[in-house]
Amino acid sequence: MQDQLDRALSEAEAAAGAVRTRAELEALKARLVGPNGSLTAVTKVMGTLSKEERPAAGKLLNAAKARAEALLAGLLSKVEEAELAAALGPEVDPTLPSPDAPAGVLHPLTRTRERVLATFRKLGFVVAEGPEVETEWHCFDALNTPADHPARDMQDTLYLPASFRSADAPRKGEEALLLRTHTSSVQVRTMLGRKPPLRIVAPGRCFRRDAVDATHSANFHQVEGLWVDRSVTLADLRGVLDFFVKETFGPDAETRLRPSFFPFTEPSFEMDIRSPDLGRLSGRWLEILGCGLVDPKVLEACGLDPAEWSGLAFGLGLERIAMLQHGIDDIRHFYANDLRFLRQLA
Ligand code: FA5
Repeated sequence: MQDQLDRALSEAEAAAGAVRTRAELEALKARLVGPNGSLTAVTKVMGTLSKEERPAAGKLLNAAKARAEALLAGLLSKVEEAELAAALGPEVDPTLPSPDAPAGVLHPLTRTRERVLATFRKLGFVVAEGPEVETEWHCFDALNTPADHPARDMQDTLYLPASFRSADAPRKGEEALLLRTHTSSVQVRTMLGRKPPLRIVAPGRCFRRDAVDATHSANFHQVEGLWVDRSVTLADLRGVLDFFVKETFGPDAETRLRPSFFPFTEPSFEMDIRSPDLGRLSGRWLEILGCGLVDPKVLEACGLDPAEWSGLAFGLGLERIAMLQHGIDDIRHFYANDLRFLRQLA
């Protein structure tokens, strides 16, 4: 009997090497343990044995069945592995370049922001940040913007409900909170938090209740600049902004400062540029930013002695810069996520 079992199993083990598919496995299984299988045939011999012979024969049979089961289970997992590999297709080489993977690019506004910041970094400015939800004090009071200034009106500024208040302002009592209307609030936070001399550029989102049209958005981006030192002058303002304009719009771009008014600078200007390389806007004076020398009242509100310190500040609209650079005629393109538009600028 032992010989018979060994023969049946040896045959099955020899045949196992050739099994590749589930059908071949089933055929081998049938040959071994099916109704007419070689192992089944030995089982049938049990009936012919005497009572004394049966226990030993039963042991042999059980051992043989276990060997057969292990063999079949091993084959099954081999077949399953082969099936999975076939379903997955040929092996992937992850190091090969993808033939048509669309390359993602940074949003044009992000690229303009990075270029603007890189330009000012060359002049020693470092990047600063401030919160988008701001206190009324940081956005207006500290910037010498009186309580009756139209910018503070509910019509122009998005205030948070009265239930949201902040104690984060050096004025007594709780402060109303609003979505900052400009990045000039970062001037205040910087002067309160660091000792001059300082030179910062602060990029960020701004919010206004402006009617949305081709050049206005209710949520746009500015970059603020602030330089405070012992004797900062208008010549420095001119030099810094000229350098920025030439780096951004090319060496042929001209600049001019036009007198203007901001409560937080004195004197205040708007800077225009004119360039021969701006498509259909070439040769026209175009306003690009607001600027001036920091008003002494702002320095005082931020704890700096105006007799010792002076500063220059400027604020530009990122969308405006990007629109001029790329000849974009509608600000809303930036926010529509239309791939046709984004690909053109990639
Ligand atoms: C200011 O916001 C001043 N804080 C700028 C400043 C800073 C002056 C420091 C002096 C010293 P103004 O409101 O003009 O100024 O806005 C500056 C720029 O932001 C504009 O030239 C424009 O490019 C952009 N801007 C303003 N409102 C919008 C809007 N609704 N949509 C898109 N861009 C806007």
